Amino acid sequence: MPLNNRFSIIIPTYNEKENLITLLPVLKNLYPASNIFIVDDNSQDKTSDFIKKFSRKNKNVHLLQRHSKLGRGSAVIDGLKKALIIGKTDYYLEMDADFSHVPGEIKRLLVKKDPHTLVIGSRYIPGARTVNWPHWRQILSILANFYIRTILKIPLHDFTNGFRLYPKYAAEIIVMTNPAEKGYTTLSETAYILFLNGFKFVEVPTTFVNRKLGKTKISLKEYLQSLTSIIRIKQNYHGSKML
Ligand SMILES: Nc1nc2c(ncn2[C@@H]2O[C@H](COP(=O)(O)OP(=O)(O)OP(=O)(O)O)[C@@H](O)[C@H]2O)c(=O)[nH]1
Ligand SMILES: [Mg+2]
Repeated sequence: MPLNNRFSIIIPTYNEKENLITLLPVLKNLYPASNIFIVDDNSQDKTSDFIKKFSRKNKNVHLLQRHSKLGRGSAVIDGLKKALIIGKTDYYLEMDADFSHVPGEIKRLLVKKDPHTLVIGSRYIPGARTVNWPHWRQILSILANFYIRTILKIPLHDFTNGFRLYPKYAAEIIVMTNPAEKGYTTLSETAYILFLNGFKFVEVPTTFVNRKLGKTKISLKEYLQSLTSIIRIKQNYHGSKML
């Protein structure tokens, strides 16, 4: 099936220069018509200097520089805001910078694109794989997803993988709603917002590869705090039918 590859890609970054040096050329090569928005939180490794240099020769690559580490989720929301204005595409993809999301598998999400559907790259449906991820992280992730599914009552297998394709209307609704969560739990909040707005969800199997370069940004403390955030999300929107 021919794909319309004009879509926007939003990548939150914090100290990911080593990964971006390879990721950006790969994405440009695979999806030459896409707009790429990197939202960097003043990384000490000077990620932003590299992006500025790269974007001089690649007009479809944009940098959104924030002054400090403000969280993965809010970086994506700020990226969506900018992409909606500058990118003006019908679809918006979010992904990590560390090659945990395989660039070639973006195509799997694109084939499911639909104006009323959130397409989610999932690690927990048949056909999906995780590579080199420590067992303890996999167990924590599976438990967290079970917990989120139970609280939010959305029949999804993977809430916490930031590999998603949003149709334009979904991106607009998320930006207008302005999620309260700023870190990794923004993914659960945006899923809930779209669920309450009547969007459909499709999960496609993807391969999650543990990062080879750079360090993780999530701490165990943040992980545990995110459990209470899910209850807060449920309470905040409780009873609101947004349709
Ligand atoms: N702009 C911005 N990006 C962030 C922030 N926290 C994490 N990121 C980015 O979000 C993506 C996911 O973060 P990771 O540290 O890879 O989190 P993870 O995938 O759960 O953990 P590992 O893959 O094990 O490192 C990466 O591209 C990070 O650079 C943040 O506060 N601000
Ligand atoms: Mg990662």
